[in-house]
Amino acid sequence: MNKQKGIRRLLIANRGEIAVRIIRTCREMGIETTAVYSTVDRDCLHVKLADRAVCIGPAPSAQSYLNSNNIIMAALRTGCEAIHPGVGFLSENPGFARQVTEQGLIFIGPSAETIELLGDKVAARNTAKRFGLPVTPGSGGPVEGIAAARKAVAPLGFPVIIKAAAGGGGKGMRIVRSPETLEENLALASREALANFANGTVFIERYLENPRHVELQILADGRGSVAILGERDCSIQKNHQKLIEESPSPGVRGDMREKMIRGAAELFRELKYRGAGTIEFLVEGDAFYFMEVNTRIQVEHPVTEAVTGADIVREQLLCCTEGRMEIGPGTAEIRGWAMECRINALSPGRITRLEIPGGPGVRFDSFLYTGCKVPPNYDSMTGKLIVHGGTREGAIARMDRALSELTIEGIRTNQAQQRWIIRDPLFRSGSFGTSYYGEIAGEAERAEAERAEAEHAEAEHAP
Ligand code: MV4
Repeated sequence: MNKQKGIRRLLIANRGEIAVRIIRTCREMGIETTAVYSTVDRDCLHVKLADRAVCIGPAPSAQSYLNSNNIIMAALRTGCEAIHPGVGFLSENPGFARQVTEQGLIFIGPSAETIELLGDKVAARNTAKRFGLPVTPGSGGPVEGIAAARKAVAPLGFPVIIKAAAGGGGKGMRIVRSPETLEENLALASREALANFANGTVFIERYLENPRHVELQILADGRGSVAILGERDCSIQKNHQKLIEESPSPGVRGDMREKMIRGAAELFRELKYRGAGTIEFLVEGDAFYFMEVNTRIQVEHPVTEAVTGADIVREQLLCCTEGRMEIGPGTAEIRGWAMECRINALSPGRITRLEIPGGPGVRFDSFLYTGCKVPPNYDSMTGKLIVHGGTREGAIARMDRALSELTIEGIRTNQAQQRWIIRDPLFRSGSFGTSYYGEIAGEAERAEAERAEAEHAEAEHAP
């Protein structure tokens, strides 16, 4: 008899919508799942959907979803062969990946060494450069002390941005607009980096005022085969929290895409990368610059699933447990246009009513059910509304329609703001950058606040 390929049982080291997402694919693949949960998450959907569930600690993440010892113990005790880290929490922690492997378990992700290399933004930048990817003009290496900083900014001019080498995702960055404020910002950035990442190393780049955030979705089998599943535009964000993502990007032209893909494919092939990964770029007009690589699946992966037809979680599992992918290597064919609105809780509470949109080209990935609790302890995202259409205009009309069908009662959400953005002429024009929210859609926030206020007053005055 043939040796059984793949794994039989997987532990999901996460909660919420992404844990539910992973369980769904596992069920289709015949893989049994172990969920983990904190004491406030006992009644969560991921716990109900999994085959087994283990409590790993109290509400604070540091004692539960970041408690690697308890998580690995739960995996071993329930007979799991692999651990999927999901997003956030331990998903990009090389120490966790190493610990998992040392216990004889498979980590669903690249090797600890790859996570380590790409987690160092200075090293990642230099690696990308070697593969012909353009990087933002900058110091090129760590900057130590004000003399080195002055020397680094001389050829750049102002504004510049100081970034933490161990950072990413916007944490510990400081924009410097004049030479007079360089010294204080350098000290602040370094101190912040040390406090947040236990590493005070910083580097400096020329600051782009309103770039687009564009990222390529990659899958790789760990043996040199690499698939590129198009790009996503994630420019619509607020305080580094993404709000709307779409694929393709309205800002990527034909030859820019090819250049991005060529460099990215070579980088991932050379690293013998394994699993799902994302390579982020800043785009300004016809120019693009490498930013960083994320070594995990991302929240916004469903827009890529819509335009490629791939199941990215399934591909991750195949890559990491069998060394193969189902999608062919090279550039995937892209069909139509997809868009995702993140539905965030503005307050915790219990869901008293839930109506989920349907119809053609609509998907709602969420951990909500009527009666469930949204605890205050974790990320505010409760779900994602994803639509797929033939064109960008078609996707926008579909999103507007789907948002109008979505009803969530018992908590306040950002649904009204999302509707406002989807209907905004600037959003519809497609010509926005990462400052979109701060400059324009702050309006939506104010409008929503006023509306909620009026509703509240009305309720109070009701007989
Ligand atoms: C930048 C930048 C402008 N110029 N680097 C933010 C997250 C991190 N991945 C990199 N980030 C930025 N780096 C240079 N040289 C602007 C940002 C940035 C940003 C990037 C993507 C999405 C949203 C953003 C919001 C503010 C700033």
